[in-house]
Amino acid sequence: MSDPTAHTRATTTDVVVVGAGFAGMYALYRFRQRGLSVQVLEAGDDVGGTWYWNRYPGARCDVPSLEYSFGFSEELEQEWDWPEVFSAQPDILRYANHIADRFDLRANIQFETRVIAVEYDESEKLWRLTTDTDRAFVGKYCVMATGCLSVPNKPDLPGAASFEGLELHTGLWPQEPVDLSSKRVGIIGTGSSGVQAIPELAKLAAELIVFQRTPVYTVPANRKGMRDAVQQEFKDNYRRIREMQQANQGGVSNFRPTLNVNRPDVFDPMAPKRNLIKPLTPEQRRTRVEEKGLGEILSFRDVYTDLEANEIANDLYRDVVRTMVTDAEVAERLLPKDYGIGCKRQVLDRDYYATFNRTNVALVDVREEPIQTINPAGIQTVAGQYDLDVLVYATGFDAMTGALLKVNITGRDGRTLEQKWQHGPVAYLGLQMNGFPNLFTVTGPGSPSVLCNMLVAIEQHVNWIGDCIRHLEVNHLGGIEPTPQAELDWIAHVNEVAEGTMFTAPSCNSWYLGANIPGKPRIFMPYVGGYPRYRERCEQVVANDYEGFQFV
Ligand code: NA7
Repeated sequence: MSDPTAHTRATTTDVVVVGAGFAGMYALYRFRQRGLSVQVLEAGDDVGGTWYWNRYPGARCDVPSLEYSFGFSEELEQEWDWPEVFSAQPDILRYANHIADRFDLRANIQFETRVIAVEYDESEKLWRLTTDTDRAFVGKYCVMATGCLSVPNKPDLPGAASFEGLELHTGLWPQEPVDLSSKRVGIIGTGSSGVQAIPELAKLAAELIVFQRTPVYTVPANRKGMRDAVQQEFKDNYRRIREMQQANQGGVSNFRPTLNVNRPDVFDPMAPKRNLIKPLTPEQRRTRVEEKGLGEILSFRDVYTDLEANEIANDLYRDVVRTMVTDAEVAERLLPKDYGIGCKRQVLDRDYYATFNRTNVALVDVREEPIQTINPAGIQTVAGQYDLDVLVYATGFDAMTGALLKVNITGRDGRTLEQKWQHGPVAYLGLQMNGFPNLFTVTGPGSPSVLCNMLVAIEQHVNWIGDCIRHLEVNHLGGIEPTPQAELDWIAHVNEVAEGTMFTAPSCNSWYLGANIPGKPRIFMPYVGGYPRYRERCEQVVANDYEGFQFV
């Protein structure tokens, strides 16, 4: 419980970091190396962030693991082995734990400590953090490493609390295995989490009923095991690979081992133009997909910028899926029809469509057959009752801003972040907000974040913040915050580069736009201009004596 006297017994460090996912862990490592005292606060009982909470069956990263790994330590790069090209959640969590052990991070992490308020003490120029324990924390600098997808979204469905079976959320999956054998399981949601979980739940449960609102474009993931020779070739070339990542729009090197086996088939919407769908004949398009698989549709560059090309690709996609699902009615319901490829984050799957050919799986389209209520026995739609033992919410997250708004941040003059962001997130470079001096966000809104290899984005942000704090300390500058004009100019630029892309098409409703949360302002939150352009801008800002920032 929160204790009102806790601030009198507060622990003080130079920096308080909120969150012990990859961002918080690296921040701790880097800031300590910079000679700062650091305290990390983490709600969970161990490290890992996203990979700690998302333990649902089928959870897996959509970036190849040799790329989705830290580059700050050559020893770490050399000693760690990945068992698969695209790792499953348990392996990524093992990697996070290895980093915590290897760099002795746990000594400065306070687990099972949820931050409930972060308040600027103007007279002392300090940040005061209240937690749900009897301890409080104070830092000259506060770094929010709270993740982009860390506040689970559970829709407000009538009667939800009355359900008497087991209720689960993919983003809050229990640590202990859940026995689903002989259970009738319902799942709401068919985004990345749902698409990953559905084939696995279908194998584990007696029956699985999928409640789908919006059908998804999903393509088969690369499911190869790691070959030793490939892993070694990455290790031998890691310095070059990290440079290639820095030059790539999505922070992925796309390094091809000379053996050319287990080629990581990365979907990279920012990649330079390679090939176009429009100039091909229908037969040529079909042949390409038949030869190379459904994912080939994503490799055509015009699909992301030209509405006509996008429509061609969407039609082709639907034609192929119709051949994969045996029940024609089910197939029709699974086809996305009212938005295009490239609007949402691309989903990768393992046997998603084949799962609907199983006899123990049923599909309910909640647009045709809306959910009326959840009751003690299950879900009641307009067409009938579905009795369930287990109800899984795969309903996503309050993305990008959710975790920052949830902790009640109050800046100068008692102004809250909620007030500042009432019409959408306003920040400079996704790093800082005017009115919140010395408070930094890692991969905040307005930075490439979720459109980039997250570990590359984290390293760049944490390095920038660490260097900035050092600059403040060495030059005895009290604090830093962006000017109001710099924030507005940056937001205008973020919007400008997103305009005209499939991400912001009028038909598009994605969590990138906040469209999955009722009442959330519709703003495209990540920076779509590409990681290298963004990184160069951050470097330029520093070279120009922190252009757009003011020292306070
Ligand atoms: P997403 O991609 O936001 O998907 C959530 C799913 O839940 C999506 O199909 C939603 O349908 C559905 N949903 C949400 N609310 C409801 C209600 N009220 N009724 C029915 N269906 C609902 O979240 P994920 O966790 O799958 O993935 C998030 C990211 O995590 C992913 O992109 C990766 O980067 C990792 P909707 O589309 O809103 O109609």
